Amino acid sequence: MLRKSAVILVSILFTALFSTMFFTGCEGNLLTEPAMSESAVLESPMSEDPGIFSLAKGKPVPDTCLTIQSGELLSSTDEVLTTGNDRFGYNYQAHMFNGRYCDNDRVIGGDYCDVNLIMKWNDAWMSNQDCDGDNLLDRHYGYPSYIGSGAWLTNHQSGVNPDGSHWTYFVKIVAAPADANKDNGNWYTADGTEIGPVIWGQFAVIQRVSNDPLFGEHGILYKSPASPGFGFYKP
Ligand SMILES: [Ca+2]
Ligand SMILES: [Ca+2]
Repeated sequence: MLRKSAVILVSILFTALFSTMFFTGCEGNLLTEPAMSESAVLESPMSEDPGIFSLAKGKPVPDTCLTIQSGELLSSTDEVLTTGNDRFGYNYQAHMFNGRYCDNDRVIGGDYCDVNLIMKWNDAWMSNQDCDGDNLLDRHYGYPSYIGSGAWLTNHQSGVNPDGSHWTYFVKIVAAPADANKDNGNWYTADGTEIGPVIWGQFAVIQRVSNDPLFGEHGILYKSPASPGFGFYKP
């Protein structure tokens, strides 16, 4: 079961990639949490170009968000981001990672290189633009933290067991709603319905699915009583 707990760490690693992070130092593993941004206040960029005003018939069109195509966006490791898959397996433009587990930390190689990983996330988790001016892809843009942002992330993993059998594992994670309550390791809705186990403080696991002949796992391991669907957690 070590592998299954390690699976969860994938997206933890993922969260460490871009913005300033703080390490919680939990048992010496790679547990990090998304940093609480102090500068996530929405700006209201105004165009200097009067032509934009007339074209838009009133409101100026905000034009201050940098895209990956600009060549000005950076990873936390100071590499210029490009569209398409990078050598690690990230495609930030498409909000996904498709590669080896061990490469998701943007360092080639490491543990679990024999595990295939696909991660997907939405704009609130990590945008493919920088609208707050730090040259990093935005997280929970428009919200002071992930709480209530509607951010979500999925991990699909697969591999081959020592006995040759194939296994797959899937997990869905959402940011806790603004009115949710945390109690005894779980997030709960305002009316007291269980959302799911707390992960990284601001998030909840809402679904886990495993198919693994070696462990005798066939199907759903956990399904959020509140809802396993992302729509339920929209802002
Ligand atoms: Ca690595
Ligand atoms: Ca940014």
